[in-house]
Amino acid sequence: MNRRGALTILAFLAGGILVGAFAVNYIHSSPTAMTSTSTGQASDGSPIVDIKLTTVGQVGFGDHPNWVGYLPTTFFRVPPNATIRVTVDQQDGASGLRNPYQGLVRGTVGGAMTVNGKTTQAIDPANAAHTFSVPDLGVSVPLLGIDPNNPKNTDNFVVFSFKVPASGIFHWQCFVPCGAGTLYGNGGPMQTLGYMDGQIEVA
Ligand SMILES: [Cu+2]
Repeated sequence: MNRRGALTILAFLAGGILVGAFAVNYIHSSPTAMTSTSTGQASDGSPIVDIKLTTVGQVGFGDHPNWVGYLPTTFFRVPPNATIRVTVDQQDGASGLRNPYQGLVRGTVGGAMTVNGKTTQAIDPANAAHTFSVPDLGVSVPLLGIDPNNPKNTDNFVVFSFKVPASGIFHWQCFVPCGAGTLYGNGGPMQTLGYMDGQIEVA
């Protein structure tokens, strides 16, 4: 083999190693999950786990500081068979739902949520800022956007609970096309883990 042929093969192999390393790194680069432990017991005897989240129009840091997102993270690790009690401090304006069905609360304990302390089973789909939806668990909760005409309405506090099974990893996401500036609002943060997508690991 001449020198040029050997160099070509070497370059090819090096390229292969780089591509492989990238793929392995990509697969293993999930951010660390927020591990939540039980803070009480639900009426059915299951452990209650509290998850407190804030939805903001701009996360303010990282690779995409001006992207919409759930803080502090969208990765949760929770104990088996737990009742997850989610409190969302919702600080973003409404973008509205394309599918009005998602204005309904589904799959939560009691089939309802509280918004600023009031129990309800639905909101006007046009007033949704985000949803917290776990399709594989049949859970979906619309989050009421803040009222731009009321300067005092800077946060809506939304509380709901749902049950997780004995094990599994469950994808969750927002269904409001809230990715402003992307195609139909469904790009960017809507397709990126850590912003409007996340996962719940039951372990
Ligand atoms: Cu959203």
